[in-house]
Amino acid sequence: MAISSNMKINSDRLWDALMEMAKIGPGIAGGNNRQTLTDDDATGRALFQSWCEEAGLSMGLDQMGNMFARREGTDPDALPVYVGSHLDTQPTGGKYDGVLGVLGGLEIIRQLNDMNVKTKHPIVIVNWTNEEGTRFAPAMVASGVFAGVHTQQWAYDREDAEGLKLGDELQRIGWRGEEKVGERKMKAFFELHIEQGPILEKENKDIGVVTHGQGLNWLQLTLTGKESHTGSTPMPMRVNAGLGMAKITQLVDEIAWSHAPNAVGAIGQCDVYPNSRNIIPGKCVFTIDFRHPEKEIISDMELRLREGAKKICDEMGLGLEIEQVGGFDPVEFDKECVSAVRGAAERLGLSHRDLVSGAGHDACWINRVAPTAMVMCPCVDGLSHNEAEEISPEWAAAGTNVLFHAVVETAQIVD
Ligand code: HGY
Ligand code: MN
Ligand code: MN
Repeated sequence: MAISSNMKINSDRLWDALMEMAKIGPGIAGGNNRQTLTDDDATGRALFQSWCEEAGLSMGLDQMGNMFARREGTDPDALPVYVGSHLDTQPTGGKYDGVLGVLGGLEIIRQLNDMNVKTKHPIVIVNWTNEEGTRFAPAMVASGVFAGVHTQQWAYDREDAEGLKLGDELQRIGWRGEEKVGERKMKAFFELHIEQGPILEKENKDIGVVTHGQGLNWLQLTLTGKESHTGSTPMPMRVNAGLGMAKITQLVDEIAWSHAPNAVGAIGQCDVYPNSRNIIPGKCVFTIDFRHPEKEIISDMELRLREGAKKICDEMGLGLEIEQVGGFDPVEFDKECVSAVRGAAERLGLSHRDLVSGAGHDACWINRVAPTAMVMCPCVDGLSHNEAEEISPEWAAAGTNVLFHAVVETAQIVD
């Protein structure tokens, strides 16, 4: 049976699932704070598991807590088609970042069940642990272990701001499985995600056919100065780590602008010690996030940052340590999978354009071990990693329909 353009998901059911999941780990301004390996994450996982069981899926769980909900194919030996994303959110996250990709996968299964359509290849929905990398750096850590980029022990040893370890928290919430990580073989992996940028909405396009993902480099800087009284210490005697951080913040911005229009750079996380109103900061620890579609530019930004930060710190008498705490090279997704996404958008009569993903995604790592592609839908004002993140039900449905067609085409419908 060929895939026909009238094969569509149930958009109301998809939207209901998104709103139901959004009730777990609510934020304070209408979004979500369901951070990885918290009790809220555990609750969200349990809800997803219950929905998968209702849909007749068998659940696999690996030692990084990655969840794999499997719908059998007619050929049990055929490599499964995987589809998914992540359920963890930023502390001031939106309701759709990651969640749309997991629940979009569930909606595909629900619709195939309703239509009683079988596929040759099994289909597996994935929830990757800790995509966000906000509580435990780096981002995409569990898909990174799956793809062989990180060792499992290194991942287990990641610590949050309270000194809790990722591996211990995974055990505590009861979602550390027995399955060895990374042994699963995939025919293909598809990830649906909101764009998290302004292009699709501005160009009035329904679908982003993601051909590439830009690269990322996270550098953690520790500046060491001298704590002293903000009132009685004369200006020439100060060794102010906070001032050093401010100068380096300006340097990061200048470096990114020097590679306009595609380079981006910012400092998102910073800790000032001792963080007292009347003590000159003796230490600052902060993370720089550089990104660009070309590896050489990312390297240039890092080199100029290292040189510039050293100059600033030498002039100010500050100690400087620089550690790379995350990063991945720009990725090019699988051409055949990308064509399946583009063909689906065309078959469904949806406006679309090729796109380079500005954000990182689990697909960027899985692309190393399986043919991978992404589908993107617009988001309002391109806003994400903000509780005001918003999409329309129509955008969610369009993206999920394209995902539906690409996955089912790859999994091959059986008459
Ligand atoms: O940082 C990222 O790009 C992703 O949102 N974790
Ligand atoms: Mn995401
Ligand atoms: Mn995110």
